[in-house]
Amino acid sequence: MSEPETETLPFIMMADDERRRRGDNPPGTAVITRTKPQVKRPSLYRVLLLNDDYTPMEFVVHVLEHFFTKNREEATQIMLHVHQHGVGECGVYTYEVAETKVTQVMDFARKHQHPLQCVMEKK
Ligand code: TYC
Repeated sequence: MSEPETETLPFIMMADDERRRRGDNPPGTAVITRTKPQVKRPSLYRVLLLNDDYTPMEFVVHVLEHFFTKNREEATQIMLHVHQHGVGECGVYTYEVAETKVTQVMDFARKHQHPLQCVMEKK
């Protein structure tokens, strides 16, 4: 998922790093190692379902239950929201999870020959 990012260090630090790597620090000197943990919250992505005129409502409810772990009531509400407004949110995930959900839904819809569309957008 999200690896700690490699930060571009100032040139002087790069030089220190390189000298340390080669083990040729001047006598009596040490290279300090930064200990502050470099953490960043991952970007989040909404996974959306789009309305169409052909996918059966029951199929959409099943998709929401199976791939987005909604209960019957939540799934029905989301499906009806999409049906009435054209688009609706199924969940919010990190990039790779969102991408996997989109692929799973699109593959499942295609397998059942429904035109259901599922997309992701950055929050
Ligand atoms: N509009 C569809 C129908 O009337 C139902 C539907 C709901 C389709 C949500 C897609 O994402 C969707 N059968």
